[in-house]
Amino acid sequence: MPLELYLDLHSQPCRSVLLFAKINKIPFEYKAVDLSTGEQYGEEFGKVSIIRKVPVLKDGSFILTESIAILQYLAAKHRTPDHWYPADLERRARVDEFLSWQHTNIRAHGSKVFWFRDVVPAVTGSQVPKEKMDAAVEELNASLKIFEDKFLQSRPFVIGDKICLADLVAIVEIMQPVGTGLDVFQGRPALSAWRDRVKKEIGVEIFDEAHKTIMNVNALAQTFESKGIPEFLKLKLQKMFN
Ligand SMILES: N[C@@H](CCC(=O)N[C@@H](CS)C(=O)NCC(=O)O)C(=O)O
Repeated sequence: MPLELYLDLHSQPCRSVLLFAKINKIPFEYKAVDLSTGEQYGEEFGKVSIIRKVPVLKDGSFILTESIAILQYLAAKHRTPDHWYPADLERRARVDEFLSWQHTNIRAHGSKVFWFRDVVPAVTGSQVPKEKMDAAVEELNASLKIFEDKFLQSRPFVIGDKICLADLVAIVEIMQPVGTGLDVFQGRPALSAWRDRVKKEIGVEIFDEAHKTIMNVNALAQTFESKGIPEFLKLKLQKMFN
């Protein structure tokens, strides 16, 4: 039975898993889960994961959630080139350091900006108050600065001359606010040059293909117009603003 990956390309961790599998030519079956209609809360997906989030990997009877664990599993199982997740203790620890940091920093802040600039207006028809939006963008800017000053410094990639899992996870997260029309690369030449190197290593075509959904700024609003707004999203927004 082929490896199955449950994905929705609105999701940054899904894009990292998809790209990693494609770059390393790992064969898999793409199982689409439509988050915008709440498919993750349906009965079928509940049989795959009670966490009800994507990505999910299913390898025979083995089911794995959490993108970082999935990337590490794929790297080990398919013996991908060492630079992705080096065997050397210190180099691996550097990759792990970023992978641990990103959850509550670049991912949390980029996601918040995405929700504020894209999801909230698409669901409610109104903009997030300016002071909340400015604060969210400030948090994102602070994370991007740490990414540049600590994790990247003057190196071509996070751990040196070659791309690793940290670069892959970083780029998909950073593209999330970019998809809302906020060009975070403007005024950041080092970050832009890194983005270009990462895109080249991944392959511009597969990178752009994976980001097509997120770069279509009006897509969510159009989906909600045609299919309605799922209940879980209304509840999430209530929690976010109360
Ligand atoms: N830490 C998890 C995060 C997974 C996650 O939050 N997935 C989101 C999309 S980015 C999701 O499926 N959300 C559905 C929901 O919360 O209803 C990972 O890295 O895989």
